[in-house]
Amino acid sequence: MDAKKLTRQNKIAELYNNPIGHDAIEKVLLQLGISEKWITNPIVSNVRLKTLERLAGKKLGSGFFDAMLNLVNIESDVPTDGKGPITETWWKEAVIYQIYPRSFYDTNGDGIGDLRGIIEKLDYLQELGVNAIWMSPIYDSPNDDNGYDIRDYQKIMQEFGSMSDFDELLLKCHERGMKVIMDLVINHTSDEHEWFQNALNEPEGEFGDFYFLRKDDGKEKEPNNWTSFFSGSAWNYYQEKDLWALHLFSKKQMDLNWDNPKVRDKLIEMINWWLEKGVDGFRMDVINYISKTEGLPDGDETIASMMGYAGIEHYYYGPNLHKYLKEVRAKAFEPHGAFSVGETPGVGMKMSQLLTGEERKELDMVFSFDQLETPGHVRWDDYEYDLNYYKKYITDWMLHYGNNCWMSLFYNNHDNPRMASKVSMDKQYTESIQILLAVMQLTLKGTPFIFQGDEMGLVNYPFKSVDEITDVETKGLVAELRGKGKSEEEILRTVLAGTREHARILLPWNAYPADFRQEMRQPINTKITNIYKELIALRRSDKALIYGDFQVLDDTKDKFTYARTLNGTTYIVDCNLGKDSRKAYTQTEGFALIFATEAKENVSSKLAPYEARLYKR
Ligand code: TEU
Ligand code: CA
Repeated sequence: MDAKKLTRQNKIAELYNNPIGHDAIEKVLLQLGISEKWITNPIVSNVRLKTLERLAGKKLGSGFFDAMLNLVNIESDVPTDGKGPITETWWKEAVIYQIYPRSFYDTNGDGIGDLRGIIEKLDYLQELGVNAIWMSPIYDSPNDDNGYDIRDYQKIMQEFGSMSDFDELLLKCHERGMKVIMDLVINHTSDEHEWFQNALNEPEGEFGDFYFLRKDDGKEKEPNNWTSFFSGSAWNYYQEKDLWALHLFSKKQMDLNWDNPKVRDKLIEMINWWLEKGVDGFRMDVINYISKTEGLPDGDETIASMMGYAGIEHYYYGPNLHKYLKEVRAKAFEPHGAFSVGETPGVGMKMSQLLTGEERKELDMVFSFDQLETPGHVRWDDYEYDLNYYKKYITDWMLHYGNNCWMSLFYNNHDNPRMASKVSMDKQYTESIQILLAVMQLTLKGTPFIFQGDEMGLVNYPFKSVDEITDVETKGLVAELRGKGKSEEEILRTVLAGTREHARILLPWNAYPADFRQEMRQPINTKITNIYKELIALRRSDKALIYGDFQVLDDTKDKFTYARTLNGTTYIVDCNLGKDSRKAYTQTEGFALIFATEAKENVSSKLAPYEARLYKR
């Protein structure tokens, strides 16, 4: 079935009905903290876009409607009804552990994690019960963005070790029945990659069209108004070459031109090289950004002010995205039966269905990030995350994503502060929150991605000064805020709320010498570790927690009670999402209580703050 081409004659309801329109409007409402009831209200939804433009055109600007219609009309497909059977496969049954190698485990005392450190901790991971690891990039890199700026895709980063270390790691994982997922950063390369160096030196040569290079020709102005995710313009100017080059991220991460078939061929060749070595799959970095609007037009200013980045509507779901994903899958992943999870900032459920539906032959799964901040908030806001929003978000996806799609279940990664710290700053609740998060992550429907240290009960790090922080994104923001004259304490508060550095502190293994690096301040909470072990083992032992139906039993305020059922087995998960005690779910006749945050003998008719209980029949 095809999506209808929309014009200004169409009503807001028709725009909201369109898969891309739906997701784009939801994203804007989420950013602005406005309820979707505003959109579905018949008075609003029956308004034609041309009327809305007449009423709000001044405020929104004429470009806004063109930009919205261009984006919406890119997609000619609509998602299927998702009613078919669920295909059973290893990556739906796996519990995946994300390793950020740089801070995982250091074995040679240089303060940087390394591959030998991962090898030495494989027994720990096997005992934890995870059966797949995803490693953030380990390729040769100048580390401007800690490895997400790749200089050589087929060489191991010197600080992490050697290719023979990698081969040993891969072998030892496979010996343990553990899958190895690598991080594929193919939207951009380091500016020190030989392709980019060649492009700069010979813009008319073979590699000139590998990137987005534009002659200045005396204009002395960026080719468009796009801004970088790491502050400032998305363009570098190379004076001696009179050339501009596009970088959506740091000044040393240069966007590849995927419209050039030679770029796709080179990248597919490299992916196959790793798959031939036996790698089981890839997490694909900002993979939805790879297709940009022809001609790289200016971003709409209204959208820029809503989303925080100018130009985002021209690349976050580009015109050839599906075509390129189908090509990479057909020429590399499919022939090797390899797994793919796309990191897709900004996409909503409908776009995700079109990216991951089995029949689409594009990606197996995506990371969609809209659950990480509550409506009206961005990562840098110092606020308490209300788990009732997570409940609403995850329930919507659980019920409507479709059996031909499969969810990733995560709260944390190397780009975000620890969720436990976001939910409440009150330390008396931290441990209960961590247990609650683990129970939900390991009993909901989808593949759990545990971020290193979640199982240790780690929380955000108490930086005393922004100058302790090395992350390129945070440093860019600090410079920007200082430039705007913000006070140092306001900047520190903003940074403490949102810096990625919280997730990048060396893990506090006890094997380090006592005085080693100050990061040791956070002891491992082995009670949390043991609870993860217990829940992982339970999940992997029972397909009802993997493929079982999901049904909400109670979603009143601060309550999240749901059931998972398969072939006569039923689990009931009863959660208190808040700091007041709540009535426990009562229809547990014939069920055995198999897990509770509080000691089972203390279990009462009231759930304690952030308490979770798990029943089985
Ligand atoms: O992050 C992409 C991503 O999610 C960004 O859009 C994110 O929102 C960014 O931090 C701005 O807020 C991936 C990697 O996970 C991240 O570590 C890299 O820095 C980035 O891509 C560039 O490779
Ligand atoms: Ca090291």
